[in-house]
Amino acid sequence: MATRSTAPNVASLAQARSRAPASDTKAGRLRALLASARTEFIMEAHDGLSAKIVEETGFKGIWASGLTMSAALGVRDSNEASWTQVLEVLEFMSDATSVPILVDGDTGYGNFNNVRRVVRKLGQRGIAGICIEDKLFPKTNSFIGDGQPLADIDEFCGKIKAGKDSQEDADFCVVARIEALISGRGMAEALRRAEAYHGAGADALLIHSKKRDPGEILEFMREWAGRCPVVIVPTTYYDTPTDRWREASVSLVIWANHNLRAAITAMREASSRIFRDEGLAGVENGIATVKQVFELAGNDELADAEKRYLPTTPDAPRAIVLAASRGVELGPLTADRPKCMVEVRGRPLLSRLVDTLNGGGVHDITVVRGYRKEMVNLPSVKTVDNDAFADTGEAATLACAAATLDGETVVAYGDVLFRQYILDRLRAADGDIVLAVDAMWRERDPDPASRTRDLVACATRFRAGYLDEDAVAVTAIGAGLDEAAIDGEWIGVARLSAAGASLVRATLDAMAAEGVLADSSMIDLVQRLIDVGHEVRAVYVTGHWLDVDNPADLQEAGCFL
Ligand code: SPV
Ligand code: MG
Repeated sequence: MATRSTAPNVASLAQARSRAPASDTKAGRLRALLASARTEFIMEAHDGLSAKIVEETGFKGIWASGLTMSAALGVRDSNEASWTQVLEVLEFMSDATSVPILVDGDTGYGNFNNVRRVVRKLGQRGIAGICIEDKLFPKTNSFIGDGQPLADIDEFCGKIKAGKDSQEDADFCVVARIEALISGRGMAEALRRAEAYHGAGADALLIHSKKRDPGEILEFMREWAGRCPVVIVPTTYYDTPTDRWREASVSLVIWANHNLRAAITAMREASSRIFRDEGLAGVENGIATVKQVFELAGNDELADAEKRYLPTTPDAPRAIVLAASRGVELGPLTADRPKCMVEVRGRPLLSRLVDTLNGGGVHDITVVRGYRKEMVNLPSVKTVDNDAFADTGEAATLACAAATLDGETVVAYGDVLFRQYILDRLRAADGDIVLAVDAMWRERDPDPASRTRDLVACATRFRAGYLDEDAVAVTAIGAGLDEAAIDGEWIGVARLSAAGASLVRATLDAMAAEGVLADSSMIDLVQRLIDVGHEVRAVYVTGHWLDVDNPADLQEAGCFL
C-alpha cells in the first residue's frame, strides 16, 4: 500500500503523528488512525448489527453517520431524533464492537453548553470522537439544497474549545467539519475556517464537498498542506481512485452511508419477492441464515455463560439426538435439509422433539449432524458433526457425541415424535440401559418385513392391562427375530443411567478398536451389550409415537400433533 506523500508543510501533521498516544483505549486508537502515516478508512454503521459487520469485515473504525442512524430510526437527517436517542443507538454500537467510533455529532445539538454535555456523555459510553459541523441547529443534510447558512466562526470555535475542555479521555477526538465549499462560500472561506478551527484545538478537520469530481478537495489539501490531519467523505466523487487520497496525504476516508444503502436495496428485494411469491423459497438461499444471525448476536458466548452462572443440577439429564442421515425416502423434501429439519405443521421435526425433551426435564441436548449440517440451526441445541455420515451408521454417529455420554443420558433418533409420558416412564424406570418398546407394534404395521424395524424380544411378555412401571429384560433385538419371539418394537428412544452411559462409551470404543464401528447400527450396539452380558431393559408403551421415514409418515405426523 502506498503511504501518504510528504507535503511541503507538514510540521503540524508530523506533530500529530508524534503525539500518537500510548493508550490503547478506543479514543487512543481513533487518534492513532488520524495520526497514521497511511491513509486510513472507516466505514459507516447505524446500529449494533451494522457496527459488528463493519468490525468483522476488518475496518479499524466506524463512522456513526447522522444520516443513516436517522434513516434507520425512520426519521430525517434534520435532528428529528434527539441527541439522547442518538446516544442510545451509539451505546448499542459501542457495546457491540471493539474498534473506535467517530460520531457524526451534526452541529453539536445546540450551543457550546450542549457540546460539553454531549462530549462527556459520549466518553462515558466508550465513543472515541465526535465530528461537529459549522452549520446551524437544527441541521439539514449537506446534500439537500444550496447555500445553507453557516455558523459564525467564533461561535463555532467556542464549541470546539468547549468540547476539548470537556473530554475525560485525553485521546478523545474532536473533528471540525467545514461546510464552506458545500454552501458555496469558496476556497478562501474554507481555508479561513480551517485555520480558525485548527487554532481552537480541533484534532482534525473534515473538509466536505458535494461536487461530482474531487477538484476542490484536492485543492484544499494542497492549500492546507498538512497543517493537521484531514478527513474526507467521498460520497459524490465516489469514483476517484483511492491512490489520489494517498497522494494528497488525506488522513482518514469515511465511506459514509453505504451499509444502509446496501441494506435498503437488499431488504426491498427480499420483501417484494416474498410479497409476490407468498412464500419464502425464492429468497431462502440468498439471505443470511438464522444461524448467522445467532452468530452475529453472540449466542455462543451466552451458552458458555449459562454454563458458568446458571445453577446446575449435578445429575441433570442430557440428550443425544442422532440426526446425521438425509432420509432419502422423503425425496425432494430432504434435497436441501436432513430429515430432522423437515417441517411438520410449520416446525422442524427436531424442534418438536426438543420440546418433548425439554418438557421431560432434558435441556442439555446435543444433536449429531451430518447431511446438510448447516441446516440444523436451532438455538437451543449444541451440535457435533459426523462428517463421514455417508459412509457410517448410527453407532458411529453416536460415537461422535461420546464426550456427552457422561451422566444420565437420553438417546433418541432425530426423526421420532413421542408423547411426553414415554420419556417420563423411561426416566422413572430402573436399569442402566432402558429402551422404550411399543407392545402394539403389530397395529402400526402388521407385516414385520414391510419396513426396517427395530424389533425386540423380552423376558416378560406384555399383557393387556399391563401398566407396571417395572422395566423388563430385553433378550434380543433386530430385524431377524422369529416372529413368535417378538414382543415389541423399539421406538428409537433410550435412557442410559450414568453407569449405562459409560458402558455404552466403552462399548463404542471397543467397536472402534475392532474396526466394526463404522458399519454398526444402534441395533448392533444394543445386541452387543446384551451378548456380552449387560442388562438391557425395556419399558412397554402402547403406541403414542411415530417415526418419519416417508411422505405417508409425515402426513401421519401432522395428525399425531
Ligand atoms: C452523514 O453521514 O450523516 C454525514 C455525511 O454527515 S453526509 O451525509 O455526506 O453529509
Ligand atoms: Mg451527517
